[in-house]
Amino acid sequence: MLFSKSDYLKSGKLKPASEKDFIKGWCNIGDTFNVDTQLKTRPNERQIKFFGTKYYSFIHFGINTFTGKEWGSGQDSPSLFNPEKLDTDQWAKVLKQSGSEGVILTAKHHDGFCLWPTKLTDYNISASPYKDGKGDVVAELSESCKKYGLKFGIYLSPWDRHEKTYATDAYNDFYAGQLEELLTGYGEIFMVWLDGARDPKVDVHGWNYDFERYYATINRLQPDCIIANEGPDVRWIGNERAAVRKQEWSVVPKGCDPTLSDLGSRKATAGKETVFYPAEADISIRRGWFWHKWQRPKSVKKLLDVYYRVVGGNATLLLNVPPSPAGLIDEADCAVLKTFGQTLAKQFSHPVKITKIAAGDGNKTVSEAEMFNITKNNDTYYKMKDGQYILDFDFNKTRISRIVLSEYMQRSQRVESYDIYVKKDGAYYHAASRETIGNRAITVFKNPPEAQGVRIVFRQSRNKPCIRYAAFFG
Ligand code: FUL
Repeated sequence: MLFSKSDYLKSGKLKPASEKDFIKGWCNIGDTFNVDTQLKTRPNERQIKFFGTKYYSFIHFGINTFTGKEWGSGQDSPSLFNPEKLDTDQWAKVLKQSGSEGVILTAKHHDGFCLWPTKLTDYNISASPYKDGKGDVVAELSESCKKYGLKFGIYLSPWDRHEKTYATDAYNDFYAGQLEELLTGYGEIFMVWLDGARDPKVDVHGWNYDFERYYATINRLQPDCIIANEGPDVRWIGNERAAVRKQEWSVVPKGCDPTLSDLGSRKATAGKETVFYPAEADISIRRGWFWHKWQRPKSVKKLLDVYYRVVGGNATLLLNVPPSPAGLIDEADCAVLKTFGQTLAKQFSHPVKITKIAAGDGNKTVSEAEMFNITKNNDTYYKMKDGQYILDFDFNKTRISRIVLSEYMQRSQRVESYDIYVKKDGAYYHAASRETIGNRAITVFKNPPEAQGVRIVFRQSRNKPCIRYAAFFG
Protein backbone atom coordinates (compact mmCIF):
# COMPACT_ATOMS: atom_id res chain seq x y z
CA MET A 1 0.00 0.00 0.00
CA LEU A 2 1.59 3.22 -1.11
CA PHE A 3 1.01 6.14 1.18
CA SER A 4 0.70 9.69 -0.04
CA LYS A 5 1.39 10.83 3.49
CA SER A 6 4.83 9.58 2.71
CA ASP A 7 7.10 12.49 3.28
CA TYR A 8 6.32 12.27 6.94
CA LEU A 9 8.44 14.60 9.00
CA LYS A 10 9.27 16.52 5.85
CA SER A 11 11.03 19.74 6.80
CA GLY A 12 10.23 19.04 10.45
CA LYS A 13 6.75 20.56 10.14
CA LEU A 14 4.92 17.81 11.96
CA LYS A 15 4.47 18.09 15.70
CA PRO A 16 5.65 15.19 17.84
CA ALA A 17 2.90 12.99 19.29
CA SER A 18 1.89 13.68 22.88
CA GLU A 19 1.06 11.28 25.71
CA LYS A 20 -2.65 11.51 24.97
CA ASP A 21 -2.06 10.00 21.53
CA PHE A 22 -1.12 6.78 23.26
CA ILE A 23 -3.87 6.55 25.88
CA LYS A 24 -6.35 4.59 23.80
CA GLY A 25 -5.80 1.12 22.40
CA TRP A 26 -8.00 -1.56 20.91
CA CYS A 27 -11.35 -2.58 22.36
CA ASN A 28 -14.24 -4.83 21.40
CA ILE A 29 -16.99 -2.21 21.50
CA GLY A 30 -19.35 -4.50 23.32
CA ASP A 31 -20.47 -6.97 20.63
CA THR A 32 -18.32 -9.85 21.80
CA PHE A 33 -20.68 -12.51 20.47
CA ASN A 34 -20.03 -11.44 16.92
CA VAL A 35 -16.28 -11.19 17.54
CA ASP A 36 -16.11 -14.66 19.07
CA THR A 37 -17.97 -16.22 16.15
CA GLN A 38 -15.60 -14.63 13.68
CA LEU A 39 -12.50 -15.68 15.60
CA LYS A 40 -13.64 -19.30 15.24
CA THR A 41 -13.50 -18.92 11.45
CA ARG A 42 -10.04 -20.23 10.59
CA PRO A 43 -8.03 -21.30 7.54
CA ASN A 44 -7.90 -24.87 6.23
CA GLU A 45 -4.60 -26.72 5.69
CA ARG A 46 -4.37 -25.72 2.04
CA GLN A 47 -4.91 -22.06 2.87
CA ILE A 48 -2.26 -22.18 5.61
CA LYS A 49 0.29 -23.60 3.17
CA PHE A 50 -0.65 -20.89 0.69
CA PHE A 51 0.04 -17.98 3.09
CA GLY A 52 3.66 -17.73 1.93
CA THR A 53 2.61 -17.09 -1.71
CA LYS A 54 2.49 -13.47 -2.84
CA TYR A 55 2.57 -13.12 -6.61
CA TYR A 56 2.03 -15.54 -9.52
CA SER A 57 1.18 -15.30 -13.21
CA PHE A 58 -1.68 -15.95 -15.59
CA ILE A 59 -1.08 -16.98 -19.20
CA HIS A 60 -4.04 -16.34 -21.51
CA PHE A 61 -3.20 -18.19 -24.70
CA GLY A 62 -5.41 -20.13 -27.13
CA ILE A 63 -7.50 -19.77 -30.25
CA ASN A 64 -8.30 -16.13 -29.32
CA THR A 65 -4.60 -15.30 -29.63
CA PHE A 66 -5.02 -15.95 -33.38
CA THR A 67 -8.45 -14.37 -33.93
CA GLY A 68 -7.88 -11.25 -31.83
CA LYS A 69 -11.01 -11.94 -29.77
CA GLU A 70 -11.38 -11.87 -25.99
CA TRP A 71 -14.25 -14.36 -25.96
CA GLY A 72 -14.24 -16.90 -28.80
CA SER A 73 -17.55 -18.26 -30.11
CA GLY A 74 -16.44 -21.89 -30.03
CA GLN A 75 -16.74 -22.04 -33.83
CA ASP A 76 -13.21 -20.94 -34.79
CA SER A 77 -11.29 -23.61 -36.68
CA PRO A 78 -8.42 -25.40 -34.88
CA SER A 79 -6.42 -24.82 -38.08
CA LEU A 80 -5.92 -21.22 -36.88
CA PHE A 81 -3.84 -22.34 -33.91
CA ASN A 82 -0.25 -22.33 -35.16
CA PRO A 83 2.30 -20.63 -32.87
CA GLU A 84 5.40 -21.10 -35.00
CA LYS A 85 7.99 -20.03 -32.44
CA LEU A 86 6.26 -21.24 -29.30
CA ASP A 87 8.78 -21.44 -26.46
CA THR A 88 7.38 -22.05 -23.00
CA ASP A 89 10.92 -21.82 -21.57
CA GLN A 90 10.96 -18.18 -22.67
CA TRP A 91 7.67 -17.60 -20.77
CA ALA A 92 8.85 -19.35 -17.62
CA LYS A 93 12.24 -17.63 -17.64
CA VAL A 94 10.90 -14.09 -17.85
CA LEU A 95 8.10 -14.73 -15.36
CA LYS A 96 10.62 -16.13 -12.90
CA GLN A 97 12.80 -13.04 -13.44
CA SER A 98 9.80 -10.87 -12.60
CA GLY A 99 9.60 -12.48 -9.16
CA SER A 100 6.59 -14.66 -9.99
CA GLU A 101 6.15 -17.86 -7.97
CA GLY A 102 3.87 -19.80 -10.30
CA VAL A 103 2.00 -19.85 -13.61
CA ILE A 104 -1.64 -20.61 -14.40
CA LEU A 105 -2.38 -21.53 -18.01
CA THR A 106 -5.74 -21.22 -19.79
CA ALA A 107 -5.87 -24.91 -20.68
CA LYS A 108 -9.38 -24.15 -21.97
CA HIS A 109 -11.06 -20.75 -22.24
CA HIS A 110 -14.77 -20.07 -22.83
CA ASP A 111 -14.43 -21.06 -26.53
CA GLY A 112 -13.79 -24.67 -25.48
CA PHE A 113 -10.55 -25.14 -27.47
CA CYS A 114 -8.20 -27.31 -25.41
CA LEU A 115 -4.43 -26.79 -25.30
CA TRP A 116 -3.82 -30.42 -24.44
CA PRO A 117 -4.79 -33.57 -26.43
CA THR A 118 -7.86 -34.35 -24.37
CA LYS A 119 -9.68 -37.59 -25.18
CA LEU A 120 -13.02 -35.97 -24.36
CA THR A 121 -13.42 -33.66 -27.37
CA ASP A 122 -11.88 -33.29 -30.82
CA TYR A 123 -11.81 -29.53 -30.38
CA ASN A 124 -8.24 -29.56 -29.21
CA ILE A 125 -4.62 -28.97 -30.14
CA SER A 126 -4.31 -32.35 -31.97
CA ALA A 127 -6.56 -30.94 -34.70
CA SER A 128 -4.24 -27.95 -35.20
CA PRO A 129 -1.14 -27.58 -37.39
CA TYR A 130 1.00 -26.97 -34.29
CA LYS A 131 3.67 -29.70 -34.25
CA ASP A 132 1.55 -31.54 -36.83
CA GLY A 133 -1.07 -32.27 -34.22
CA LYS A 134 1.45 -33.75 -31.77
CA GLY A 135 1.75 -30.69 -29.51
CA ASP A 136 0.64 -30.33 -25.89
CA VAL A 137 1.08 -26.82 -24.43
CA VAL A 138 0.00 -27.98 -20.97
CA ALA A 139 2.84 -30.53 -20.93
CA GLU A 140 5.37 -28.09 -22.37
CA LEU A 141 4.59 -25.35 -19.86
CA SER A 142 4.50 -27.72 -16.90
CA GLU A 143 8.00 -28.92 -17.88
CA SER A 144 9.28 -25.34 -18.25
CA CYS A 145 7.86 -24.47 -14.84
CA LYS A 146 9.77 -27.36 -13.28
CA LYS A 147 12.92 -26.22 -15.02
CA TYR A 148 12.64 -22.64 -13.74
CA GLY A 149 11.34 -23.44 -10.25
CA LEU A 150 7.78 -22.20 -10.74
CA LYS A 151 4.55 -23.76 -9.52
CA PHE A 152 2.10 -24.77 -12.23
CA GLY A 153 -1.67 -24.23 -12.25
CA ILE A 154 -4.65 -24.67 -14.53
CA TYR A 155 -7.50 -22.44 -15.71
CA LEU A 156 -10.29 -24.65 -17.05
CA SER A 157 -13.31 -22.56 -18.02
CA PRO A 158 -16.58 -24.08 -16.79
CA TRP A 159 -18.34 -22.07 -19.49
CA ASP A 160 -17.78 -23.93 -22.78
CA ARG A 161 -19.24 -22.45 -25.97
CA HIS A 162 -18.23 -25.39 -28.18
CA GLU A 163 -19.15 -28.52 -26.27
CA LYS A 164 -22.52 -29.93 -27.37
CA THR A 165 -23.36 -31.40 -23.98
CA TYR A 166 -23.03 -27.97 -22.33
CA ALA A 167 -25.85 -27.18 -19.91
CA THR A 168 -26.85 -30.86 -19.52
CA ASP A 169 -25.86 -33.36 -16.83
CA ALA A 170 -23.49 -34.98 -19.34
CA TYR A 171 -21.47 -31.77 -19.31
CA ASN A 172 -20.71 -32.19 -15.62
CA ASP A 173 -19.28 -35.64 -16.46
CA PHE A 174 -17.31 -34.09 -19.30
CA TYR A 175 -15.92 -31.29 -17.11
CA ALA A 176 -15.00 -33.62 -14.24
CA GLY A 177 -13.31 -35.88 -16.81
CA GLN A 178 -11.23 -32.98 -18.12
CA LEU A 179 -10.19 -32.11 -14.57
CA GLU A 180 -9.19 -35.73 -14.08
CA GLU A 181 -6.97 -35.65 -17.19
CA LEU A 182 -5.27 -32.42 -16.14
CA LEU A 183 -4.77 -33.38 -12.51
CA THR A 184 -3.35 -36.81 -13.24
CA GLY A 185 -1.21 -36.20 -16.32
CA TYR A 186 0.90 -33.14 -15.55
CA GLY A 187 2.51 -33.45 -12.14
CA GLU A 188 1.72 -31.18 -9.23
CA ILE A 189 -0.95 -28.54 -9.88
CA PHE A 190 -0.87 -25.76 -7.25
CA MET A 191 -4.10 -24.06 -8.28
CA VAL A 192 -7.22 -24.70 -10.31
CA TRP A 193 -8.79 -21.38 -11.27
CA LEU A 194 -12.54 -21.68 -11.79
CA ASP A 195 -13.80 -18.70 -13.73
CA GLY A 196 -17.13 -17.24 -12.68
CA ALA A 197 -18.04 -15.93 -16.18
CA ARG A 198 -21.04 -17.90 -17.36
CA ASP A 199 -23.54 -18.38 -20.09
CA PRO A 200 -27.10 -17.09 -19.67
CA LYS A 201 -28.27 -20.73 -20.18
CA VAL A 202 -27.03 -21.56 -16.71
CA ASP A 203 -29.76 -21.20 -14.10
CA VAL A 204 -32.43 -20.35 -16.69
CA HIS A 205 -33.03 -24.02 -17.57
CA GLY A 206 -32.64 -25.12 -13.99
CA TRP A 207 -29.26 -26.64 -14.83
CA ASN A 208 -26.05 -25.64 -13.10
CA TYR A 209 -22.41 -26.58 -12.85
CA ASP A 210 -21.90 -29.32 -10.31
CA PHE A 211 -19.25 -27.35 -8.42
CA GLU A 212 -19.34 -29.67 -5.41
CA ARG A 213 -18.36 -32.54 -7.69
CA TYR A 214 -15.58 -30.48 -9.30
CA TYR A 215 -14.18 -29.57 -5.85
CA ALA A 216 -14.36 -33.20 -4.72
CA THR A 217 -12.51 -34.32 -7.87
CA ILE A 218 -9.74 -31.78 -7.30
CA ASN A 219 -9.44 -32.53 -3.57
CA ARG A 220 -9.30 -36.26 -4.24
CA LEU A 221 -6.64 -36.06 -6.97
CA GLN A 222 -4.47 -33.27 -5.53
CA PRO A 223 -5.33 -32.50 -1.89
CA ASP A 224 -2.95 -29.50 -1.68
CA CYS A 225 -4.34 -27.80 -4.77
CA ILE A 226 -5.96 -24.41 -4.11
CA ILE A 227 -9.36 -23.94 -5.78
CA ALA A 228 -9.67 -20.27 -6.63
CA ASN A 229 -12.32 -17.78 -7.65
CA GLU A 230 -15.45 -19.91 -8.06
CA GLY A 231 -13.83 -22.29 -5.55
CA PRO A 232 -13.76 -22.36 -1.75
CA ASP A 233 -10.10 -21.57 -0.98
CA VAL A 234 -9.42 -18.15 -2.52
CA ARG A 235 -11.99 -15.50 -3.42
CA TRP A 236 -12.03 -13.07 -6.34
CA ILE A 237 -11.30 -9.58 -5.08
CA GLY A 238 -14.31 -8.34 -7.02
CA ASN A 239 -12.75 -6.36 -9.90
CA GLU A 240 -10.01 -6.71 -12.50
CA ARG A 241 -8.24 -3.45 -11.59
CA ALA A 242 -6.41 -4.62 -8.46
CA ALA A 243 -8.64 -2.27 -6.46
CA VAL A 244 -8.04 -3.56 -2.94
CA ARG A 245 -10.28 -2.39 -0.11
CA LYS A 246 -8.90 -0.40 2.83
CA GLN A 247 -10.30 -3.22 4.93
CA GLU A 248 -9.56 -6.50 3.17
CA TRP A 249 -10.95 -9.30 5.32
CA SER A 250 -10.20 -13.00 4.96
CA VAL A 251 -13.25 -13.76 7.09
CA VAL A 252 -16.42 -12.96 5.15
CA PRO A 253 -20.07 -14.05 5.15
CA LYS A 254 -20.68 -17.42 3.49
CA GLY A 255 -21.93 -16.99 -0.09
CA CYS A 256 -21.27 -13.23 -0.09
CA ASP A 257 -21.13 -11.19 -3.30
CA PRO A 258 -17.36 -10.58 -3.76
CA THR A 259 -17.97 -7.26 -5.53
CA LEU A 260 -19.44 -5.52 -2.47
CA SER A 261 -17.38 -2.64 -1.10
CA ASP A 262 -17.69 -3.83 2.50
CA LEU A 263 -17.25 -7.58 2.87
CA GLY A 264 -15.90 -8.21 6.31
CA SER A 265 -16.53 -5.34 8.73
CA ARG A 266 -18.47 -5.98 11.95
CA LYS A 267 -21.52 -4.52 10.25
CA ALA A 268 -21.17 -6.71 7.15
CA THR A 269 -20.71 -9.93 9.13
CA ALA A 270 -23.03 -9.34 12.09
CA GLY A 271 -25.29 -12.33 12.69
CA LYS A 272 -24.03 -14.16 9.58
CA GLU A 273 -22.27 -17.47 9.13
CA THR A 274 -18.69 -16.67 8.11
CA VAL A 275 -16.05 -18.52 6.09
CA PHE A 276 -12.28 -18.11 5.82
CA TYR A 277 -11.89 -16.89 2.26
CA PRO A 278 -8.80 -14.76 1.48
CA ALA A 279 -8.64 -12.48 -1.57
CA GLU A 280 -6.78 -12.75 -4.86
CA ALA A 281 -6.55 -9.86 -7.34
CA ASP A 282 -6.29 -10.73 -11.05
CA ILE A 283 -5.17 -8.05 -13.48
CA SER A 284 -3.57 -8.07 -16.94
CA ILE A 285 -0.26 -6.47 -17.86
CA ARG A 286 -2.09 -5.24 -20.99
CA ARG A 287 -5.62 -4.02 -21.39
CA GLY A 288 -6.96 -7.36 -22.63
CA TRP A 289 -6.49 -10.84 -21.24
CA PHE A 290 -5.40 -12.15 -24.66
CA TRP A 291 -2.70 -10.60 -26.85
CA HIS A 292 -3.71 -7.81 -29.24
CA LYS A 293 -1.30 -6.11 -31.58
CA TRP A 294 -2.26 -2.55 -30.64
CA GLN A 295 -1.98 -3.00 -26.88
CA ARG A 296 1.08 -2.17 -24.78
CA PRO A 297 2.20 -3.38 -21.35
CA LYS A 298 1.71 -1.31 -18.23
CA SER A 299 4.74 0.59 -16.95
CA VAL A 300 7.04 -0.69 -14.20
CA LYS A 301 5.77 2.12 -11.96
CA LYS A 302 2.17 1.01 -12.46
CA LEU A 303 3.05 -2.64 -11.77
CA LEU A 304 4.87 -1.70 -8.57
CA ASP A 305 1.84 0.27 -7.48
CA VAL A 306 -0.36 -2.77 -8.19
CA TYR A 307 2.05 -5.03 -6.29
CA TYR A 308 2.12 -2.93 -3.13
CA ARG A 309 -1.61 -2.36 -3.15
CA VAL A 310 -2.39 -6.07 -3.56
CA VAL A 311 0.43 -7.98 -1.86
CA GLY A 312 0.64 -5.24 0.77
CA GLY A 313 -3.13 -5.24 1.23
CA ASN A 314 -3.87 -8.80 2.37
CA ALA A 315 -4.37 -10.33 -1.09
CA THR A 316 -2.36 -12.38 -3.58
CA LEU A 317 -1.51 -11.00 -7.01
CA LEU A 318 -2.33 -12.90 -10.21
CA LEU A 319 -0.75 -10.94 -13.07
CA ASN A 320 -1.70 -11.94 -16.61
CA VAL A 321 0.94 -11.90 -19.38
CA PRO A 322 -0.46 -12.91 -22.80
CA PRO A 323 1.94 -14.46 -25.36
CA SER A 324 1.69 -13.31 -29.01
CA PRO A 325 0.57 -15.50 -31.97
CA ALA A 326 4.25 -16.40 -32.50
CA GLY A 327 4.03 -18.15 -29.12
CA LEU A 328 6.39 -15.76 -27.35
CA ILE A 329 6.04 -13.10 -24.69
CA ASP A 330 6.55 -9.76 -26.39
CA GLU A 331 9.92 -8.02 -25.96
CA ALA A 332 8.18 -4.95 -24.52
CA ASP A 333 6.50 -7.04 -21.81
CA CYS A 334 9.76 -8.90 -21.08
CA ALA A 335 11.59 -5.61 -20.49
CA VAL A 336 8.94 -4.36 -18.06
CA LEU A 337 8.78 -7.69 -16.21
CA LYS A 338 12.55 -7.91 -15.74
CA THR A 339 12.86 -4.39 -14.35
CA PHE A 340 9.82 -4.97 -12.15
CA GLY A 341 11.46 -8.09 -10.67
CA GLN A 342 14.82 -6.40 -10.16
CA THR A 343 13.23 -3.37 -8.51
CA LEU A 344 11.22 -5.49 -6.10
CA ALA A 345 14.27 -7.55 -5.14
CA LYS A 346 16.22 -4.36 -4.49
CA GLN A 347 13.44 -2.83 -2.41
CA PHE A 348 13.58 -5.72 0.03
CA SER A 349 17.35 -6.12 0.07
CA HIS A 350 18.12 -3.94 3.12
CA PRO A 351 16.43 -5.43 6.18
CA VAL A 352 16.85 -3.29 9.28
CA LYS A 353 18.33 -4.96 12.34
CA ILE A 354 16.02 -4.60 15.35
CA THR A 355 17.83 -3.95 18.63
CA LYS A 356 14.83 -3.99 20.99
CA ILE A 357 11.15 -4.93 20.89
CA ALA A 358 8.67 -4.04 23.61
CA ALA A 359 4.91 -4.31 24.09
CA GLY A 360 2.72 -2.33 26.43
CA ASP A 361 0.39 0.61 26.88
CA GLY A 362 1.06 4.33 26.79
CA ASN A 363 2.68 4.37 30.22
CA LYS A 364 4.72 1.26 30.33
CA THR A 365 6.25 -0.99 27.73
CA VAL A 366 8.09 -4.18 28.55
CA SER A 367 10.56 -6.04 26.47
CA GLU A 368 10.21 -9.80 26.34
CA ALA A 369 12.71 -12.09 24.65
CA GLU A 370 9.97 -14.18 22.96
CA MET A 371 8.89 -11.12 20.99
CA PHE A 372 11.97 -11.42 18.86
CA ASN A 373 10.33 -14.46 17.23
CA ILE A 374 8.17 -12.12 15.23
CA THR A 375 11.19 -10.90 13.27
CA LYS A 376 11.81 -14.42 11.97
CA ASN A 377 8.98 -15.01 9.46
CA ASN A 378 8.23 -18.46 10.82
CA ASP A 379 5.30 -20.18 12.45
CA THR A 380 5.37 -18.50 15.86
CA TYR A 381 3.56 -15.37 16.97
CA TYR A 382 3.19 -12.87 19.79
CA LYS A 383 -0.23 -12.54 21.35
CA MET A 384 -0.68 -9.15 22.97
CA LYS A 385 -1.32 -9.48 26.69
CA ASP A 386 -4.10 -7.84 28.71
CA GLY A 387 -3.79 -4.09 28.47
CA GLN A 388 -1.16 -4.18 25.72
CA TYR A 389 -1.88 -2.31 22.52
CA ILE A 390 1.50 -0.86 21.58
CA LEU A 391 4.46 -2.56 19.92
CA ASP A 392 7.76 -0.67 19.92
CA PHE A 393 10.67 -1.54 17.67
CA ASP A 394 14.04 0.13 18.13
CA PHE A 395 17.01 0.12 15.81
CA ASN A 396 20.09 2.17 15.09
CA LYS A 397 19.39 5.36 13.23
CA THR A 398 18.41 4.50 9.66
CA ARG A 399 15.88 5.23 6.91
CA ILE A 400 12.74 3.09 6.93
CA SER A 401 10.97 2.92 3.59
CA ARG A 402 8.94 -0.28 4.01
CA ILE A 403 7.16 -1.91 6.94
CA VAL A 404 5.81 -5.45 6.63
CA LEU A 405 3.36 -6.77 9.23
CA SER A 406 1.59 -10.10 9.36
CA GLU A 407 -1.04 -11.54 11.67
CA TYR A 408 -1.04 -15.18 12.73
CA MET A 409 -4.07 -16.12 10.65
CA GLN A 410 -4.44 -19.54 12.26
CA ARG A 411 -6.02 -17.47 15.07
CA SER A 412 -8.19 -15.77 12.45
CA GLN A 413 -7.96 -12.14 11.36
CA ARG A 414 -8.18 -9.60 14.16
CA VAL A 415 -6.69 -6.14 13.65
CA GLU A 416 -9.20 -3.54 12.43
CA SER A 417 -7.18 -0.34 12.63
CA TYR A 418 -3.73 0.81 13.71
CA ASP A 419 -1.41 3.79 13.60
CA ILE A 420 2.27 3.84 12.76
CA TYR A 421 4.58 6.32 14.48
CA VAL A 422 8.23 6.93 13.76
CA LYS A 423 10.70 7.64 16.54
CA LYS A 424 13.17 10.42 16.03
CA ASP A 425 15.43 11.91 18.70
CA GLY A 426 13.30 10.40 21.46
CA ALA A 427 9.91 11.71 20.18
CA TYR A 428 7.22 9.91 18.13
CA TYR A 429 5.72 11.30 14.93
CA HIS A 430 2.54 9.99 13.32
CA ALA A 431 3.44 8.46 9.95
CA ALA A 432 0.38 6.48 8.79
CA SER A 433 -3.07 5.21 9.76
CA ARG A 434 -4.18 1.87 8.39
CA GLU A 435 -7.06 -0.55 8.77
CA THR A 436 -6.66 -4.31 8.32
CA ILE A 437 -3.37 -6.28 8.41
CA GLY A 438 -4.34 -9.91 7.77
CA ASN A 439 -1.75 -12.19 6.23
CA ARG A 440 0.35 -9.28 4.97
CA ALA A 441 0.31 -5.50 5.16
CA ILE A 442 3.10 -3.49 3.57
CA THR A 443 3.35 0.21 4.24
CA VAL A 444 5.61 2.17 1.92
CA PHE A 445 7.09 5.59 2.58
CA LYS A 446 8.65 7.77 -0.05
CA ASN A 447 11.63 9.92 0.96
CA PRO A 448 11.73 8.70 4.56
CA PRO A 449 13.90 10.55 7.07
CA GLU A 450 16.25 8.79 9.44
CA ALA A 451 14.57 7.23 12.47
CA GLN A 452 15.52 5.23 15.55
CA GLY A 453 12.35 3.26 15.98
CA VAL A 454 8.77 2.50 14.94
CA ARG A 455 5.74 2.37 17.22
CA ILE A 456 2.61 0.46 16.18
CA VAL A 457 -0.56 1.37 18.10
CA PHE A 458 -3.47 -1.05 17.66
CA ARG A 459 -6.61 1.09 17.88
CA GLN A 460 -9.25 -1.51 17.11
CA SER A 461 -9.05 -5.28 17.11
CA ARG A 462 -11.25 -8.37 17.40
CA ASN A 463 -9.72 -9.43 20.66
CA LYS A 464 -5.96 -9.47 21.30
CA PRO A 465 -3.79 -8.97 18.21
CA CYS A 466 -1.67 -12.04 17.34
CA ILE A 467 1.34 -10.78 15.41
CA ARG A 468 3.32 -13.39 13.47
CA TYR A 469 5.84 -11.19 11.69
CA ALA A 470 7.18 -7.65 11.61
CA ALA A 471 9.97 -6.46 9.35
CA PHE A 472 11.46 -3.12 8.34
CA PHE A 473 13.39 -2.33 5.18
CA GLY A 474 15.63 0.62 4.41
C1 FUL B 1 -13.04 -13.50 -16.87
C2 FUL B 1 -13.06 -14.05 -18.31
O1 FUL B 1 -14.31 -13.84 -18.92
C3 FUL B 1 -11.94 -13.36 -19.03
O2 FUL B 1 -11.90 -13.72 -20.40
C4 FUL B 1 -10.64 -13.73 -18.35
O3 FUL B 1 -10.37 -15.12 -18.50
C5 FUL B 1 -10.69 -13.36 -16.85
C6 FUL B 1 -9.49 -13.79 -16.08
O4 FUL B 1 -11.83 -13.89 -16.25
O5 FUL B 1 -14.13 -13.88 -16.13
